[in-house]
Amino acid sequence: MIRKASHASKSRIVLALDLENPDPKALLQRSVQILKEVSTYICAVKLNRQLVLSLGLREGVDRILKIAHELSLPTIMDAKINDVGHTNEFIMRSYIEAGFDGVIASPVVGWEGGLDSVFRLANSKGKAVILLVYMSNPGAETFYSLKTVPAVGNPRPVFELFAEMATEWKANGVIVGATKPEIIARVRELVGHEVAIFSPGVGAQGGDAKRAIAAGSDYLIVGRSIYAEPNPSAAAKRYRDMAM
Ligand code: 3DU
Repeated sequence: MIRKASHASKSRIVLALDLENPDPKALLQRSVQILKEVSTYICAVKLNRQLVLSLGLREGVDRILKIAHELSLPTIMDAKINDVGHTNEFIMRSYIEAGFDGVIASPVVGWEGGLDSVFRLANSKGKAVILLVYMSNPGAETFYSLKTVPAVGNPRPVFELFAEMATEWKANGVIVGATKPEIIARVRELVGHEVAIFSPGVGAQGGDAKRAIAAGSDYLIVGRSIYAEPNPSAAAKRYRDMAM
């Protein structure tokens, strides 16, 4: 779905629409305004808990999803799902019912009694699951680069195991921070070309758009460097052009 949208818009930019405003009406209005302004320069929109917590899923976030779909943009919920199976299932079902096309989940919780329910639901409803493989913040290294000692073979960093889980579980995509081009390149080697690489952390977090794409990212997730700019549309176009 995102591949088709990306071909149509000739863009690899996923807008992270993370606006904050204590007034829900103003928040909804501004979110929709930005989405419409930048829509020709992006290939999808990702929502986070900023909007879900402030607007609610019904008569709030679902209105944004409807507009995104009218603009032919797939929608991703950055839920970072990471709980036990029945809770994950409820969370996943709620996001699907609200109209999301895909969710982000964390592989830390494992398959059985963890993400198995999420993948089962996603597969039965034609939705996408994107796994967190390496986050973009400086502290991410503490865990994602932690070396594991397998019974056979050499010690390996945790993120490599996550990349392999993404292939094994048939995830649609993985998240690898744009701040870590060398990790993007390694993950690309591990997942091949069936699994899309999404990279947040461009601009505001210091990641370089061109370097992330050159290292193997398929899509860049960009938030503040677009929506917090005086001219969001011009900023979106700039990132679109950088990531061609
Ligand atoms: O730094 P930005 O404003 O461009 O926002 C990045 C978005 O991507 C934001 O929604 C954040 O929650 C999400 N994200 C990361 O920044 C890093 C990750 O590893 C995963 C998601």
